Amino acid sequence: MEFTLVRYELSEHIATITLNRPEVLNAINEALITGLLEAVRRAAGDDTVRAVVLTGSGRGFCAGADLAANSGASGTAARGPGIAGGGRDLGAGLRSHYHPTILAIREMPKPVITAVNGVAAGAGMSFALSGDVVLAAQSATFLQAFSRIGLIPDVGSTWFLPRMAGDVRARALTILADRIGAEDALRYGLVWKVLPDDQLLAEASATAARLAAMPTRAYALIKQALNGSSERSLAEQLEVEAQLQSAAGRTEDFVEGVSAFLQKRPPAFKGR
Ligand code: T3D
Repeated sequence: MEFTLVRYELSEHIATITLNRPEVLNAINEALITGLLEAVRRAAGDDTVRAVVLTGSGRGFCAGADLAANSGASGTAARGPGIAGGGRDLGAGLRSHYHPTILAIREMPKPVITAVNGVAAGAGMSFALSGDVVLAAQSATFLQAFSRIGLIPDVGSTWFLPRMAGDVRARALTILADRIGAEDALRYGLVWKVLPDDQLLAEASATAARLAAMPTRAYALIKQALNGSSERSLAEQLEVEAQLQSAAGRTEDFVEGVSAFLQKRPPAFKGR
């Protein structure tokens, strides 16, 4: 399937979503964010999809909002999300386009691997951090570009960064707005693994294939348990775990997992 600026490929239960506007490092205009939201929703709603990879084409992952959109420079119509020119209500574009997209990724009832192939800046960094497993190419870079142009971090960066990197790093990253490399991102807890550039996609696909053979429903429940856990008390979280464990205990995959263990054979999970 082709959205205008987003490629969607489905193979072996893995949906690979590729931001495809390489000439501007996959900067986000209305067509791209609309395509991304449609692609993410398609993957979420398709029961045959059991893992998702999100990456970028060319040398960038995503350079954030298109700074030329609505300025006439990119030929984009002056509607929807767009950042050029003062006087626009940027919050409206965030609510209408970006928020449903980042929430759809986080709430996706299957694992999402973000394969950060190059620079992830502004909202692009937020999307990079939204993965359940964040893999970065050695040459990838991360930039909280917002304050450089007089904005504040958005699309979840002020939520992700303190939780992933801690308050000291969240403040320095957003306020200094220094571009950091993949190894620093790894050290700060923003990514799971750094890989040689030419191995990133192979590793992302192999990880997705591994996850696609696992009990998908359990992953959905794990994500539900983790999303919002930092807002709950221990007692509340214990109750959430109990409720979700009741659901996990009713899945066919749980029965299969235990049977396979007792029979000393590999499990054949169906994602149900
Ligand atoms: O409603 C809303 O939309 C609000 C939402 C806001 C969320 C945000 O994301 S705000 C932050 C927006 N992003 C930025 O401020 C980043 C701007 N880009 C950069 O700082 C640099 O391009 C990078 C650090 C990302 C990469 O630098 P470098 O040297 O590797 O590449 P480059 O040469 O700067 O960029 C390559 C091309 O992509 C270049 O075009 P050209 O000269 O070859 O024709 C450049 O203009 C274009 N490009 C890069 N980022 C953007 C962009 N074009 C439009 N918008 C961009 N964000």
